[in-house]
Amino acid sequence: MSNLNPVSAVAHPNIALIKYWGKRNVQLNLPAAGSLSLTLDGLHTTTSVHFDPALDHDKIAINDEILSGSKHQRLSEFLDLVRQRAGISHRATVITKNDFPPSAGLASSASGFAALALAASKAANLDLDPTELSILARRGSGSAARSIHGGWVEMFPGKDDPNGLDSYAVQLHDESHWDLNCLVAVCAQGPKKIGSTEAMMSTAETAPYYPAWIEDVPKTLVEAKLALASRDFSKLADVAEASCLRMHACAMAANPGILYWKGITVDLIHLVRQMRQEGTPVFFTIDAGPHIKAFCTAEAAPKVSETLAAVPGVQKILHATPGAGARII
Ligand code: 2P0
Repeated sequence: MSNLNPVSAVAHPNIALIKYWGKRNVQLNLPAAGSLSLTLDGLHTTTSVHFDPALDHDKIAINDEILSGSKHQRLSEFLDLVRQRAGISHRATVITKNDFPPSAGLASSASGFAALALAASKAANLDLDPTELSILARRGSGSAARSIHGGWVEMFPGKDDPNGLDSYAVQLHDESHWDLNCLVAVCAQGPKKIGSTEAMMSTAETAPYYPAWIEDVPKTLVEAKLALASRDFSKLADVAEASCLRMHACAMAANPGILYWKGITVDLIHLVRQMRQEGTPVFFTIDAGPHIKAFCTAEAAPKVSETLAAVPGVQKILHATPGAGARII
């Protein structure tokens, strides 16, 4: 066995404008429909991996917390995919740090598994291309497949390959295509009540609207891609808000209903729509939590940030711009 050196990689979170909500295969983590996202600069996950013959188990730390139990198992099983592919059995030391708050409604699993896929594969002396990396990252977390790439990204659900090798993300436009900014209005602290994996499963099993939601996504995705290619803000705003509201409507229709919003979430929806009606180019999206992510032009960002920050209950505003894909550092 050749020397296995430590490798570090960095990746950014991404926010979906056309939402991923539902799996067609849980074991391979295959999404039931496509999605479209923007990778965000200014927020980083940095991960270093060292496969070390001296270890008898994986040692994994995230933000200085040594993992155990199910969290450890999830990452260790992910490392098994890399070990199998590389034909190695060494255990690894994994050290991960996020520079954004864990409860800010930014899925750290997206940047986390993107950085881990890249660092671990390189540390195992594998040389995967971006598509292979995206497929690998997807096994950790569906949204992580998108964070391999910078800029505007489309995720393919795949269809025919029994091993899911046709389900990966591609870059549609790089980060210089359109300087939209994303302002995250952090509305509440504390971990979410129901994780997105469990919530997706429950939605698929119990929400009567689920088939209609999945059937609608391809059409919405085409509309979003056209709006994005022509930088048509108003069309992108309409289709992104529709995707977000349909995803949440479907989750609310589960049994028991899944409701991530707080009162302030609804207040901010109205505020963003009012700003847009009054001429400010801004729209909202919401993930599996109460926070509002406001997308706006770079020129409008200071005003949008100030307006959202002034709402009682908004704890802070994170400001992100289009970012690059996962890379070795
Ligand atoms: C998205 N979300 O498209 C959607 C919108 C949350 C709301 O992808 O089960 O952590 O690990 O594949 O990627 C969050 O789900 O789920 C997510 P798994 P993931 O960004």
